[in-house]
Amino acid sequence: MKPLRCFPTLTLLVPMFGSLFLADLAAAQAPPPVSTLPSETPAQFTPVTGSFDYARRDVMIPMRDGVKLHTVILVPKGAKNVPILFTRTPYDANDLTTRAHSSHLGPSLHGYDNALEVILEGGYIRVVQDVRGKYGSEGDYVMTRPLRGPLNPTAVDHSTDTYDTIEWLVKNIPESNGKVGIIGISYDGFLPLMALVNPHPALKVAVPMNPMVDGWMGDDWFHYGAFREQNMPYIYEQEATRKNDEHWWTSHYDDYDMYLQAGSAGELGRRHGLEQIGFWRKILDHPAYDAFWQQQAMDKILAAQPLKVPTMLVDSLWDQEDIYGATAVYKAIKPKDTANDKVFLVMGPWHHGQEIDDASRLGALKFGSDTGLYFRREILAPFLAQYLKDGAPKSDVAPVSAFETGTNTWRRLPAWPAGCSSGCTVKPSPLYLNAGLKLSFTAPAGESSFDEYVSDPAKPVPYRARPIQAVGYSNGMTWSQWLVDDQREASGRPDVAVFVSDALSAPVKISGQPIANLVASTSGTDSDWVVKLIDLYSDEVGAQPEMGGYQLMVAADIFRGRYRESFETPKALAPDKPLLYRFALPTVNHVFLPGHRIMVQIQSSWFPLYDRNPQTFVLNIFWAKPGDYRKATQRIYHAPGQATFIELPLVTAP
Ligand code: PG9
Repeated sequence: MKPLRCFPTLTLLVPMFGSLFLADLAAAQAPPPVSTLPSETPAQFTPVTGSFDYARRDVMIPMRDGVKLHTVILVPKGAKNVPILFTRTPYDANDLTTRAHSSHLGPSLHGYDNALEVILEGGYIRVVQDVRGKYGSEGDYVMTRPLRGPLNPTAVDHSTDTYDTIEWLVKNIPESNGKVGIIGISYDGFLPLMALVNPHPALKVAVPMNPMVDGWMGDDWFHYGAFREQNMPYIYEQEATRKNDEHWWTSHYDDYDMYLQAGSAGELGRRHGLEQIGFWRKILDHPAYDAFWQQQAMDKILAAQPLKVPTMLVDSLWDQEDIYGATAVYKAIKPKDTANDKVFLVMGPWHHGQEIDDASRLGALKFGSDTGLYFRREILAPFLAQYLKDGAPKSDVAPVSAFETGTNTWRRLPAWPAGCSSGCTVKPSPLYLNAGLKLSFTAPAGESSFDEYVSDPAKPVPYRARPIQAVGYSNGMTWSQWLVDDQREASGRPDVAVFVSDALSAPVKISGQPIANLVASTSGTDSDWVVKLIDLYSDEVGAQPEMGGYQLMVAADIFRGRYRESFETPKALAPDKPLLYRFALPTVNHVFLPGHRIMVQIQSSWFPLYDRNPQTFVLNIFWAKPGDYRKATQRIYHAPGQATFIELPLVTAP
């Protein structure tokens, strides 16, 4: 409370009331008596926590450059010779460790609490640290700070910060057994990957879940060059201030309207003052896959590192943020795991991070059991224990634990993609687009033919039903479910080409990455191509009526045409010329059931998650002008020598 002040305006009354009152007024102007009401807040309050089942230590750990990082250490009462489970985060270590102000450790943890319920029962010391430049930590913040080298001239990066912290932890936590595991999701999942670069010897295991790996190829910022503009508010809030207390403002209830009205992403950023923010300036300067993106892609970095620490990569099959990363790292590092004992993969039917939550359903999909709980109890807990707990038995975790969607079954596999536990083959099998909007395993024959639609940037195809919410996870937000949204609305639009197979008489199982082999032309000089592989449910589904005729995307992605020949050097497209666009879709492990049909949808916008392609070649799409956005006629070819197909990773039983 501020001290009370006398009112100086009283002096204005003097001429009106004459000298009689001067003495009284002089008294009124004298300084007020010194306050004798002491503050009720103590100079220093010490919480009494003796009854707690854990001790909390807030420490500032010095790094090699003198910068101190804020670190919360939670030690279960009576702990002796227990391992450390470590998470580094840009999202506030205090928040992650004080969900409820509870005397019990479990309820105090936030975000990771579900993941940790089974782990904490077994007793770990929990350590959560703010990365440099965020929340309680000192130092400069740089978005997913690249490794020391051409992109980072300093002496420090996340690998050195992890090393220095582990060095401190094992020396300064007397209750620990000197073994550390690092775990995290998304940004916090990218950080365990960084820990694998020159790892500290006490780092015994790493669990990167849904890690951000390559921001241009298929994770948070771009997909094959198409910019994910609904992430602009994230950049704004994450970098405007150390503690994320500046909030992005909106101008419309429906994000579709807001992004459309602004024109280009560059213009929307300009209106928000986003150019003050370092990472946004870097995004604007690097729309193509140049050295800036290539040199910080974690799959490429880790492919060049010795494999020292057992690592479990966790992938969500419907990860709406980082669907690329986990399997890309698996592909990059698995070939070095010649003894098949260091690199593990888990793949679940989840949205981004759902493995630490209730995962018995996702949107309209029901899995028949809590797949998140299964992962935590049967896979994660024994895996961590094996490497971290003194005397723990070797776990029985398979090299690959993959949930098969469609049949809703966990599979134990020797490798990825393997198809089944032994004897299966995974054979790339083209599923062709044919005349009459048909899909079949038979190649098109006869005359050259195509189907066409008009793509109008003034009316881009919404990526989900409008009004479109912002990206977020607070109550009532459904962002996390969008990849399993029913695609029925899109299939009825004149600017979406739709091809369907006959109803299947036997199951069709695919494991791996389908590859789009699209032969298409545009009347413009640049174009986006969205290819969606869809499981079209039977017309009626007795067990769950709302799934009748449901159009479930099992793999889909967007490709920016200008990068057809080179991701690094964009080039204008020759108008009206059939050209090949070949790109991999995200990883799937799915069975199309008998009675279902396979559908492919092709369109040229996915708005406003992805910025609009003006369809006229311009140097930098961030700065496309209103006049650059033009309608274009798009043709999808299905003819001999011009066959469009999806190469399915088809599993054949032994
Ligand atoms: N997908 C988020 C992110 C990761 C890395 C950089 C920026 C954003 C996240 O959930 O942390």
